[in-house]
Amino acid sequence: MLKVYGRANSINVRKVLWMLAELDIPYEREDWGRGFRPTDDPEFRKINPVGVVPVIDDGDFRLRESHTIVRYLADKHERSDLYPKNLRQRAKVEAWMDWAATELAEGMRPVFHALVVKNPAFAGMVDGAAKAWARQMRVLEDHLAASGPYVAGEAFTIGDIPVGLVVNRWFSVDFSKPAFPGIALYYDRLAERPPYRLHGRNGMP
Ligand SMILES: N[C@@H](CCC(=O)N[C@@H](CS)C(=O)NCC(=O)O)C(=O)O
Repeated sequence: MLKVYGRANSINVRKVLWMLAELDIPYEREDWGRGFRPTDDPEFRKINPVGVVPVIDDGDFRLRESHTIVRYLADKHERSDLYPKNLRQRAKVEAWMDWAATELAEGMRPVFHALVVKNPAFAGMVDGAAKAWARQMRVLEDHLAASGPYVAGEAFTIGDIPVGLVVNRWFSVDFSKPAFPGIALYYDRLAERPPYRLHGRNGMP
């Protein structure tokens, strides 16, 4: 059975769990990371020398990096509806995934660590980070209005997985933020999917 290493409240582990639920694949999961066994444990460093979750074992094949795992699973299970084969459509999906992990996450991370994890190292960063996060959310708001209803257009794809998890965090963390009505509709649209209700909009920020 496929094995997932990583705590189920990690945004990056949740991407993989959401994908596995989309594919309806059974798996076992071992808790590693904040609040559980630490990822700098020598035992975990053998699993992933980078020291982060998630990691999967698909039989004798071990793989790290949440987006790579999501793409691997989509291709392995021939879900071209979720991860198009067409080069240009595929590249658009990947661009949204990359953006979600870089520019979009950049503002989110300090807000989350200051207000939810309550890590004092981020305490003074909330205002600036919230503004940076809102600037990127504005990009998503405008994009959905012009080319939605999903990030890659008409249909749900794996591009919506990392974006959908950041959107869940946006609405779940309590801080002063502008209203984005198009993203609020997108949030509800994603919640029509049981896998998102299970691992995305599930009450956890
Ligand atoms: N680029 C990596 C980033 C993974 C990452 O940052 N994971 C965090 C949790 S979201 C982690 O392992 N933190 C250490 C911990 O939980 O102790 C990926 O997408 O898989």
